[in-house]
Amino acid sequence: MQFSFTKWHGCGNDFVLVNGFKEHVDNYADVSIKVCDRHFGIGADGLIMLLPSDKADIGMRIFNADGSEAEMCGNGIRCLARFARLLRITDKDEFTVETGAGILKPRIADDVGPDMVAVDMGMPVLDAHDIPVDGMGDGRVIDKSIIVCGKEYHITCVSMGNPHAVVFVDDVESFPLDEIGPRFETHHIFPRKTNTEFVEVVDRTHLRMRVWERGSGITLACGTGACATLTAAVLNGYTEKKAEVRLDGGTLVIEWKSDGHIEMTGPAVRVYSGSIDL
Ligand code: ZDP
Repeated sequence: MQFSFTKWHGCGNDFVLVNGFKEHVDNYADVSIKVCDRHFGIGADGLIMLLPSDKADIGMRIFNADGSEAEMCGNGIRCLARFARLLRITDKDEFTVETGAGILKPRIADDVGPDMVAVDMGMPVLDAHDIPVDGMGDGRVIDKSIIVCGKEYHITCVSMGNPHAVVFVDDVESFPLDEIGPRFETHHIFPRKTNTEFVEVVDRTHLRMRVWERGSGITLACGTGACATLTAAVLNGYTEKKAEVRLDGGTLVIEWKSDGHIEMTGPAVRVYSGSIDL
């Protein structure tokens, strides 16, 4: 099977994007594992398929490096938006994308800066059952205690279509992400596993975040994770409703708007195009 792809990244969170209007790819999960491999493949954190949709202007499916499918991908949807425009699949500046987290709206934000895309990410989901988180009762999970590797942490849980646990820490740079991250991912209270963000509050409009992603491990950035982080920071009273989230690979601006929707603004950069024979 041979197909063309374009490599993109958003704040260093990198993806292989395939134009499913034209290219034929079978078994997305298997292909994702192969193309994401940084030694034997192209190298990426995930595979994103641009697909036709009968509910929205375009459709998106995202697969992690381990082949698991995620409902949504914040950095990926910005890349997908620029990709669709470049391919002239749409000429609109603002359009709709069908995702596993519902229909979301990216806007090509040339007014903000080159490469920038702003996305209406919808409303954060805060009910434990819907995230999902077990054993934390009904309603919101804000600053709740959890034991991981014999140590107590406090989590605030948010779904942006995909599940996130946000942990505020004193020193994120020295935090042993590779050791503790996977223990959160597979902790029994998360029936669909979880992405985990470790976050330092810099001031009321700045957060510093590092992520352990479900299905992909440490990545340089996580768009849905940045949205979950701002939501959690507001719920805990740490920041204003608009803040900059600094990730290992760049910065995203996140705002919890008065209509309850989260808006994420950040870059989507095309790296190169190629074709692969699997
Ligand atoms: O939910 C998951 O399994 C994530 N690993 C999906 C990818 C999220 C992403 N990093 C983002 O930017 O939201 C792409």
